[in-house]
Amino acid sequence: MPKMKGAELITEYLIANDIPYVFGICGHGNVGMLDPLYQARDRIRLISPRHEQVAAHMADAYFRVRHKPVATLTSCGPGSCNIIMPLATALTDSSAMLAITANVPTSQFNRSPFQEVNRHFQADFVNIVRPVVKRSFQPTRVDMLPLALRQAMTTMLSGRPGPVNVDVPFNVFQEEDEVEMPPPAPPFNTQRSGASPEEIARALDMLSRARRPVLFIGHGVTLAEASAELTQFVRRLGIPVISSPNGMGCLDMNDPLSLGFIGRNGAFPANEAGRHADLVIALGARFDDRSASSWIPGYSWNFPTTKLIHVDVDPAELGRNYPPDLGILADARTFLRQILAELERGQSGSDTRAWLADIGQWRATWEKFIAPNFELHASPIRPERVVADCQAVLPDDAILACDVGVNHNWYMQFWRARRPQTMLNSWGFSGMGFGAAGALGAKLAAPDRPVVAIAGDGCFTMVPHVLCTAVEYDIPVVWVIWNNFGWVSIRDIQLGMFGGREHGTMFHQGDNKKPYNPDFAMLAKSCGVDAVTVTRSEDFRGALEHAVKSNKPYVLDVHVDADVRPPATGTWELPPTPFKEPVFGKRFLPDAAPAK
Ligand SMILES: Cc1ncc(C[n+]2csc(CCOP(=O)(O)OP(=O)(O)O)c2C)c(N)n1
Ligand SMILES: [Mg+2]
Repeated sequence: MPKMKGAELITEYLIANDIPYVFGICGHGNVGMLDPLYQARDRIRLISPRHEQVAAHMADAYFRVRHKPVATLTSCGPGSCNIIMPLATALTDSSAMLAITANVPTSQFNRSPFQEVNRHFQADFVNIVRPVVKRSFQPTRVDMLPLALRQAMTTMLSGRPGPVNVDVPFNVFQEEDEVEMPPPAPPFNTQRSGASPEEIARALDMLSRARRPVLFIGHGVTLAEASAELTQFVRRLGIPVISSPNGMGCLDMNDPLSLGFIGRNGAFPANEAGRHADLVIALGARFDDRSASSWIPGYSWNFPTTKLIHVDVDPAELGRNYPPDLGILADARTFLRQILAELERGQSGSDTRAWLADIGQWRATWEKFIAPNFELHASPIRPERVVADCQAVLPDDAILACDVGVNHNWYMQFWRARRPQTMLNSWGFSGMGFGAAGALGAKLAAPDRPVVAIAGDGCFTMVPHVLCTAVEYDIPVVWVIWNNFGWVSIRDIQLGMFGGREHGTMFHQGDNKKPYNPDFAMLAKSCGVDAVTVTRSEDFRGALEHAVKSNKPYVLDVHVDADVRPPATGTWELPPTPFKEPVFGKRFLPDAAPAK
């Protein structure tokens, strides 16, 4: 057996698993990893951003675009604590990364050496990170590494993907042992679960009886790479599709069967279809509060009056919020292929023409309501206008890395993703900085396609050093800073719940509350990034076109009207505080649905 340092084994194992990048930041704890990475620099590239949070968001976004994992590398103590939030962001959205963290030397465990967390247990990063990863491993000798690495990689990519941690004490990077390189883990999506023949038969039977069927797709469909099968299935049976943000683009959102997103910030036809449906097939989607109008019947859904078939790879998601009439533990693509095979054998669905006609009317009502605002010119700019101009300028394969806030609500409501993996959203955790930082990882995953981050002024100022990384490594991302001079999503909640008072939710300078923000264009230029400030809607489209064409890191500081709010078409509640806002559309409660 070859004699190797632990850090060499880790490096070679990453390479053997086709991992092209390590995103990470040095520290005394992980310096031992830097030298093997230097030796292998032609086969694996170290990118070192200015904050660990950025490294982990980059890894997360890289996986979402490419469905291939990369690794992060952080040092002991504070450096690794900085990735807790992005790990939670990745975990809640089922995105994978191998988070290699460093720890203190095993010989110093429990002596409180520099940067050891040990109040309850020695070198206790494992318990810090535990809730935000699928699994954490802490090999304490080099001969433990082969098993830990193989299990970590396999866990990360199997079933429902997610981040996995390997916590490596300083000496384990450095020490040598005779170790065998473990076999690579099965690549993502090579092992898939499927439905039983009985489940497929029952699903088809329920479909054939349904008059108003709807498909609700989530990230599980994207992760399963089931876009082609999904499209074939819904076109064949004429079933409309509602999408959660991370499912967007699996069905081209210009397809007449695509209804968009559901819930408070969804599209009216989606909520109408959801609450009037007699059968919902949820595929890799999980009915979180934001896509279920906080589970209040009649806004988005009407379970249990509506029948539910729920298909997911994770048993914990089947029936978490709505007990399904038929729960199927299966990969979305396998399930669709199984259903399509039965349809080939002559099985049929039901006649959905009347249902699609109803939906057509809801769509027409909605479009009449929203259309005028997409055309309006104003300064500051109308939010719809920014979305519309992005849509007009960006090619279908461009990747939008969305950050968090009211700006994101507008994109959820109106963005039309044309292809899977082109709209990245921090959905489950809403980690601010995900879009602004993730865009760098997305661009490395798809170097030939435009990558545009949509980031609020608040989100951007959480990670402004992304500009340094873009320059240092020449990563040509365009940042559209949606500048409304505040944490406006939260301001709107505050205004709605607390008598119209604003406190701590806008950016002000001085006693007279003058709106404040840095001059983002100057900030960018000081980092060596081209930039322009856009205050009039007439100028945005051209500026974006220019930025995308320039193929350089670019910042557009876009001043957007903070006082235009996205229309609510469902609801969202934070019990027990009432939050009343006008809803476009009517709550619908079928007789049998339990009223709240
Ligand atoms: C790290 C983190 N901190 C706080 C929050 C709570 N939060 C959600 S949206 C938001 C404001 C976002 O402000 P901005 O980026 O300017 O977007 P806007 O709503 O103004 O469009 C805040 C503070 C969060 N989701 N993540
Ligand atoms: Mg803002």
